[in-house]
Amino acid sequence: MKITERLSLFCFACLLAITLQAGCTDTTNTNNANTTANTNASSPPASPSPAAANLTETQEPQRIRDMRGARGEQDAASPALTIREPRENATITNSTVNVRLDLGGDLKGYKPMKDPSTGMGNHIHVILDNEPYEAYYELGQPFELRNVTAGKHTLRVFASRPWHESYKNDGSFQMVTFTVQGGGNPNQPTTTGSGQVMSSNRNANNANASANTNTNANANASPTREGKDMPSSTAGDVDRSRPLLTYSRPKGEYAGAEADPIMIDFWLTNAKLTGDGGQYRVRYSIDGGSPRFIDRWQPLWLTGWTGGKHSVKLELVAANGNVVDNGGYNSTTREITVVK
Ligand SMILES: [Cu+2]
Repeated sequence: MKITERLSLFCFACLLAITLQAGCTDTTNTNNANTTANTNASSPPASPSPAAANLTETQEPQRIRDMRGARGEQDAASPALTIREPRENATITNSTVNVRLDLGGDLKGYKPMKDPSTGMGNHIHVILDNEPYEAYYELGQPFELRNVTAGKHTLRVFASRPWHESYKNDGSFQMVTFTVQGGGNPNQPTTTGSGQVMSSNRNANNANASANTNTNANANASPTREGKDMPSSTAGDVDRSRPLLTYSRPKGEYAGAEADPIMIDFWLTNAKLTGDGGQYRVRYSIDGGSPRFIDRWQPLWLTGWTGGKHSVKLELVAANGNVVDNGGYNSTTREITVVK
């Protein structure tokens, strides 16, 4: 162990040195920018390309600290969710799957609700299969997963703060497996109750058919219900007794103050990280860059993002460095967009 630690430290030092050198080189180039630009005038300008190597870990930003402070004791709440619907192993003969949750536990004032003025608030992250999460604010109404395709699915939910950092206490996270018979049009994206498209289906090959189905779906949906049209997806073969990494953030588009730094956050089930006394590590890689590790289960803030699209890969790895197999869910890559 000691040797491994030393090696890790040594490697980290090497990386740091290389990064610093790269930084110096960049600066030198910048100083010669005029000359370089003129010389290369004929080549097309580089598109905003990801600069993963320049990302560094940083502290939680002050605006988040301020929000946390203003929340009072609810930040230390232990929300406990129960999935009322769908029930474990339920078979649902409808492409719209209602999600109903009960919220209990030591809430200390924690309550999911969207503030109309800011559009923010405590909410629940709802994940069908291994798709990006959806935010669920008003637990009094079911959240509709629309156009869910036939087959086996998993549903994961966990409590979140307004800035999307999850509550990591026991009971915050719940998961069920259910089966849809019949199901939605595999060519149509799954949508939420607000009609917001979660993600486009792959192989959408008939725009007219999709448009017609969308109209029907909207007509049938109560406008007050939250929900989403779901992409065509099925469950991984998840063993709930095995280690499971649930990807949560980052997701979607980041602009303004939210674009830097950006938080990486995830949920861990049956897995303790090395820094927390366990044997697992979370490995992440941005834009296919060299992997780095997260050894404590807490949000990680990264600064230095450039404008454009970036890929974020999160993996749960065992002591041997291999990704822990669990239905394919322990290695997830998402694309995000940074607007600068
Ligand atoms: Cu969120």
